[in-house]
Amino acid sequence: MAEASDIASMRRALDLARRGEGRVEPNPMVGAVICGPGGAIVAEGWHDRFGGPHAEAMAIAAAGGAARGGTLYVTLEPCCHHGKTPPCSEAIIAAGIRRVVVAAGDPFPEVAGGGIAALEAAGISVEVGLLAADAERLTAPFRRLVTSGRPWVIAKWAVSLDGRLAAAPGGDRWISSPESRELVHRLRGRMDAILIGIGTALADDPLLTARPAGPRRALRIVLDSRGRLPLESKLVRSARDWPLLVAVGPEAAADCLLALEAAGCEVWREPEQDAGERLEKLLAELGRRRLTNLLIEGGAEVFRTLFNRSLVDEVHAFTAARRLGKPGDGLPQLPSPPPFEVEEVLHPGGDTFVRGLVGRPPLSGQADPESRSASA
Ligand code: AOF
Ligand code: ZN
Repeated sequence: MAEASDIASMRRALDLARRGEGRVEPNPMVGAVICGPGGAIVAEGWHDRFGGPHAEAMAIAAAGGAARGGTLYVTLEPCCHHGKTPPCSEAIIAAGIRRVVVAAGDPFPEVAGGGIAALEAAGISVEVGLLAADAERLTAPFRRLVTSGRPWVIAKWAVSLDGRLAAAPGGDRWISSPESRELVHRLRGRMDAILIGIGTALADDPLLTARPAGPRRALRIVLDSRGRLPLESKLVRSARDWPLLVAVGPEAAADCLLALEAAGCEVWREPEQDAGERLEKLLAELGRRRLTNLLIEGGAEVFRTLFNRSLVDEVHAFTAARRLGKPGDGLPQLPSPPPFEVEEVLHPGGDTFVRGLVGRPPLSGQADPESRSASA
């Protein structure tokens, strides 16, 4: 059984890790706390931005000599590779830390157990698995990218009480409250990419930017198999200021594509006939570009493909407290979504917002934490 003080220190490290959200990707969010031999916290650290110091390095620098003989609590296995920064395992050993408590292993191939092994080889006591589920959830998008080679997929929709899919913010069918729209913009501001289908692009003419801007500037993507995105759409007109990728299929006409490119869009062409296969190839391409978080904002056709292929990791579902449709109105309806575990419920401006996790987040690929901590 972990001591209450161990749990409190790891909780603090998890909170610190969240400060890097939207700033560290494609790296994981990581937090660290150092306690002195007496148990009091002497220093804290977190991975604050991509390319910057790792959480442990920041905490060790802040602790100075006070780290000697102490305990390090860290939410991810310390690295042991020379990346953009030197290995944390070496810094921990050099600082004279005696005990390391790790929440979850790092699936990154250059680390994957090697960080823990390096610390143990230096005679440091290592315990793995304290609050592992929280740490794995925190780094689920990073784990998805490392283990599946594709981004973490968040499906966001807004429906009326009678199940009609509402338009993207800005279109005239948008029925959710301003508070809901604010939540969506905050989410957009930490995404690596935001994707819609051509039906939504034609119906709503959205801009798909985050307003106000967040820590990241998402690549905007339109699934447009036949190359129908109008040059006068807001998306294309803003393509020189905000990157826009138009993903087309084999039947798109070459002259349309040249015109889109001349307007500043990136055209991504995939000869595969099947829309689902094309979408999976696109996700793999986004994974190669190391895009970690992908927000999908509809419409019905895109959701159907995503749900059929079990490609959704997280859902953000808004329901407005109003009816929208009339019988036979032909307005698009949300296809039946996958089951999810509810993680958060809010009532922005009278709407209902549910955030849900589909399936379990990808794990570390580490040995059973119980068996590891037994060695300490
Ligand atoms: C840690 N502590 O705070 C983080 C770690 O981009 P680099 O060179 O800084 O290295 C990124 C890799 O290091 C990343 O893929 C992950 O495996 C690990 N991240 N490790 O010990 C940290 N952010
Ligand atoms: Zn490191």
